[in-house]
Amino acid sequence: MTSKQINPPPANTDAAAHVTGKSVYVDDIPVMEGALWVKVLDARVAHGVIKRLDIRAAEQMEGVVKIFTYCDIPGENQVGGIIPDEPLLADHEVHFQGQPIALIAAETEDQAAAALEKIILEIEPLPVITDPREAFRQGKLLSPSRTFSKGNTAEAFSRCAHIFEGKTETGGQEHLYLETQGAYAIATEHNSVRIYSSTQGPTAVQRTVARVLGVGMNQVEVDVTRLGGGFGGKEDQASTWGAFAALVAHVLKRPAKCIPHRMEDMRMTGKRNPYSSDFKIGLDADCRIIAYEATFYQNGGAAADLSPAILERTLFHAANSYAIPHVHVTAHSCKTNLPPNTAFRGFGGPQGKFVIEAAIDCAAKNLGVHAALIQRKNLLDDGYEFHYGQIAVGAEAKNSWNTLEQKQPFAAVMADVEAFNTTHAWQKKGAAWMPICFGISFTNTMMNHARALVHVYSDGSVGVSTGAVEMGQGVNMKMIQVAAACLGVSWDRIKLETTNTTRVANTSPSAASATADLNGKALTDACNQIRARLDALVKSLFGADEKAAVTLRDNRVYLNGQDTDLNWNQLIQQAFIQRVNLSAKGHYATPQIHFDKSTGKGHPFAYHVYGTALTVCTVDCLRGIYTIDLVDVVHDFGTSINRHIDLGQCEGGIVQGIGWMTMEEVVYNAEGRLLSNALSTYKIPDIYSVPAVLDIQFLDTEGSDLAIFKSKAVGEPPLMYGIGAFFALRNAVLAFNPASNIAYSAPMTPEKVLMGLHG
Ligand code: LUZ
Ligand code: MOS
Repeated sequence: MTSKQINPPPANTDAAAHVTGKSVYVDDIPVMEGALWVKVLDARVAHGVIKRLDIRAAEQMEGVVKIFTYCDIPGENQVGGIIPDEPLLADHEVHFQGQPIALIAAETEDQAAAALEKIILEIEPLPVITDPREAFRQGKLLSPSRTFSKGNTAEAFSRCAHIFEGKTETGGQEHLYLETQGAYAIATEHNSVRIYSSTQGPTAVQRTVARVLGVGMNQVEVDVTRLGGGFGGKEDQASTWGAFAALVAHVLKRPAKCIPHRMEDMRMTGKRNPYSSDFKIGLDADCRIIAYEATFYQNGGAAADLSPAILERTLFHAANSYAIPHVHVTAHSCKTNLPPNTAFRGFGGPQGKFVIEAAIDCAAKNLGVHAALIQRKNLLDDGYEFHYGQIAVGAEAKNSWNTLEQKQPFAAVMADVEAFNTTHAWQKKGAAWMPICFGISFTNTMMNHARALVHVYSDGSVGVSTGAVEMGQGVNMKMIQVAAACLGVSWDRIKLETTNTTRVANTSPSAASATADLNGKALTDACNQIRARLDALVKSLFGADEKAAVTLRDNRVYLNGQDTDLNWNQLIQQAFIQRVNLSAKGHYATPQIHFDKSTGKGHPFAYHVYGTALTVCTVDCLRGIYTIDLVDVVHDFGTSINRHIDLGQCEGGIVQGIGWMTMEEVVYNAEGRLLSNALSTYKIPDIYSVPAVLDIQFLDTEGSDLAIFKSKAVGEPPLMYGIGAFFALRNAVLAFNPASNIAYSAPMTPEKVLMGLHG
């Protein structure tokens, strides 16, 4: 096999088409003649009983073909993935503003919109809950509460020199994928349907549509070219939009397209789960953390969606990168009258990490030291037993911290900050360190498997299908690199096909940062099967014995290290003539992982990803505005197979994390109405909010054998560096006003900064 470390790495195959506008998204697919537009009528009351739904006038409107309610669903009116608690279309009650009630299928979008206005809907309101603690008090839970525990915190607290308690809040986050949700469906022969969907989970769409239509999964084909972003928002919730389009296409036997506008998407879809949490941390006289307890109140919204799984990942990551002998963490998934919240990059991990960072910060402030001193002292090492039973291997927590320390010594950074602060009355700087430790694998062991299908065509070109969905993260390029390395051909001979459920079945969603690992490993399996057949052919062509070494490299064939004069194309031609099977299906299931939910112990993750970030910011103490001056990171990539892509993932994740922590504020009013419902009221980071210096150093580590070519997963972990921005800002505020009562409440918006400076 050729070298896996490609330097310089190839550019993303999608890059040129993206910047020239040629990349195809769902709305770019030319629709067939007779295609209908589907519009959704959604609830404008967060909780209530539907008293009247009169569609007669609307159905008479020009261009309207049919209006669908739950009565028109041939199969089950159900889209709940983990728990069947979410109707596709509301039946008698509504549980959140934005809940779909009816679908209008019309010849044009304008006609559908006009008809929507004519539907008469009366809802008798019921009490609305938006606060997770209030939901908990009323016993409204989406799934059973969970506790992970190690040691004996109660006993340990009695021995602690210092104990601190507090409360934290983290807000939601709108995914704001550039491409909204959407699907385009076509009825096909044998009562079947084909759906072009903007989904991270083609199989999830397929399964949901089969259920809703009451047909077999073999009658539903889902095809995904690429997504204009997903970030978790299309892991589960794309299924609803797939089902809308499929329902109309299936019943009316006409193509149907359902794509919400931005404001509809923002209003109807769930976001990152906000959390309200309590912590209690105990330290010895030497600042070692002895015991940690936390209770998490997850705002799940009106249906379970993925919240029970997100809750679990919060518990897994509750202690971040710290070695703590006694841990007891409990989480409640609270049912509120908000759109069902869902996966978002980090999947509950960021919410868990924020709380322990707040606990450490709280301890540090009370003890009069910088949090970094406590953080550094408590980093975990190889051999550490996580509170869920897994033993740390290849732990880079200390290594990444120490490597950053060489570049940005703590004493020097703090001296600079303090020098600035003593000479500036109306501007203050703050610095914070943020270590991360993120487990790679779906926490649900069952989901950690993948398949790939490889065809080598008789002209030597190669078609690759996997279960991986390209959503801007560059997974297609990584798959091309994997196939090229295994087959010894150049990248340009390999084409990544769309992700399609008839070519690759039973896929897990592209999620959990594990897509390149799982699908890449399945792809190596497929390529190696073809290689074994080709190697045997080469030996027979040259009359070489069994033990001869065949190498395929740069489109050429080598035998025992000697060039054979045979190139790849000629070899494939020979193979075809000799009727060798040039196709293979690969499979991979992550070995070694297991987890016992009843005990909360096991080995759930293939490996962990580590790293450390330093964030420095400057606050304008008159206005409350601020800049993030510097984010300096040492990140554990393992042996990166593509530094461009991995760097891009890291940079994007950090900026998205800073957005979540500092400016993105999802606001619902007491009636459950989304107030931050457009880009004018919801601020995401732009190029001006990117740190002036964003420096990412590759901590080249051995990497895990369970990572593809030892190149560690990179999708989610970097987002959590953004948490450092919150604490850097908080430190700057306290430098101006040491008596500030500023809370551990994210996002740290300029408004909160201003209140903190002067409150
Ligand atoms: N999705 C999921 C995820 O179903 N399980 C996970 O563990 C996960 N982790 C991160 C992101 N999505
Ligand atoms: Mo995700 S939060 O890996 O879809």
